Amino acid sequence: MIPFLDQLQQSDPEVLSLLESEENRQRLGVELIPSENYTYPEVLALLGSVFTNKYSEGYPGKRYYGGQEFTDLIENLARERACKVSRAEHANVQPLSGSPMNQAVYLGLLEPGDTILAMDLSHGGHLTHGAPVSHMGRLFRFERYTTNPEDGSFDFDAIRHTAQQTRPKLILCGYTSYPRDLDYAAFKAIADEVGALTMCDASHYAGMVAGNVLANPLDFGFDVMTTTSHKSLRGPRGGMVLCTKEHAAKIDKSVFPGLQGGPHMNAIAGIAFAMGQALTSEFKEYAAKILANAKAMAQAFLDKGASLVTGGTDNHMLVLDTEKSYGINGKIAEELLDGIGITTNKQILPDDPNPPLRPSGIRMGTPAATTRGMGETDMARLVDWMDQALRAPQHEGLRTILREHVETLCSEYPVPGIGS
Ligand code: DSN
Repeated sequence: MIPFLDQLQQSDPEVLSLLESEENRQRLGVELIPSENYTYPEVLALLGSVFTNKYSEGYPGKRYYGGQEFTDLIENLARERACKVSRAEHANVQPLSGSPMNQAVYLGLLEPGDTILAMDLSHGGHLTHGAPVSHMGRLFRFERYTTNPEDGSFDFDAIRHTAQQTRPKLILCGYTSYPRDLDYAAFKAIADEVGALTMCDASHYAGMVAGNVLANPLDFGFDVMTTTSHKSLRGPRGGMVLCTKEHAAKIDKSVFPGLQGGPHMNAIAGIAFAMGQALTSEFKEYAAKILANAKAMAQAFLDKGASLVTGGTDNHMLVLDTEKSYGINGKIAEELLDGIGITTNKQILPDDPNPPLRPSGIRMGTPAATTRGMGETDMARLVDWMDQALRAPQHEGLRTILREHVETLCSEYPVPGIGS
């Protein structure tokens, strides 16, 4: 238990009880949602530290409140380390999370009404990449490109054609549900041809970029890379905009005062710590293990005859077509797996005929299980249990047995910050 939380026993046992229930859920179950992870115990402590007490509107050396001796130092440390990790010229570590991070880029570098060319949502683009239901979808004109779901390839001739027709001010790549690496040189070449800026939302896989197991868009001359800090990077919940010097002033002004007020200095302290970890050789090994685990999990599903979107994975995630593989939709699959203590999330597939709350598949990823220390053999065991559960939706007794297997496995791999 985190220091001081035991005081809740007296002051608010109701809240304590809910916290303990969530701790147990995380301890006894396997987390396979690809965007989730277990942060470092040090980050948990920093999030609960006195940095949370401080208002720090502005940037280091130029704040609107006094008492910033140490907040300036911690924010500078976070920025410097974030630049080293990503090989960026400038880092803004203040976005409160992924949505304001992406909004800050659009609003800082573009004018309302401008066109952005981004990945179609059902092919893996994110809500903030212009979903009609998002405010950004109302403010900017989003055009779409798609992938070939058989192998994950992009038709760059078609993307070039769309870019020439629609003249985007920004070409955006990056994804929330796409299991392959990206050809940044090809996106950059098209952007240069039509005079567009380039942005990559690497939120899901920035840890893999930091660990040198996936390509870095900034190495290909991209203007901006955005990433949340809590997924494969294992930091606190937050966002970062990493960009060239040329865009630094506009990005900073867009984050504050454009979009946000006071940054969360406790999260920024956590980002400083997580970025320090991301620079270590252990982190590179961790990124390689995430990838090896994802490939092992994909292969185990393929060996069972299951259907994966693009046929496999080159990153931390796999997208399982549950309709084709098991004749059930993603909502039912998610619930069946919840029933055996394995957390996944239902996911729309490319050009999915079904709605997002009852889509045709689920998404899985290995960052959290890898953080616990699980390896390739464990991935094969998990797939075996998932396959059994998905093949027998009516068999509640089987789910009870499988849940016991999952709990036994979990007891071998304590969750950082919770223990076993
Ligand atoms: N919720 C995150 C994801 O799962 O991709 C990003 O919004």
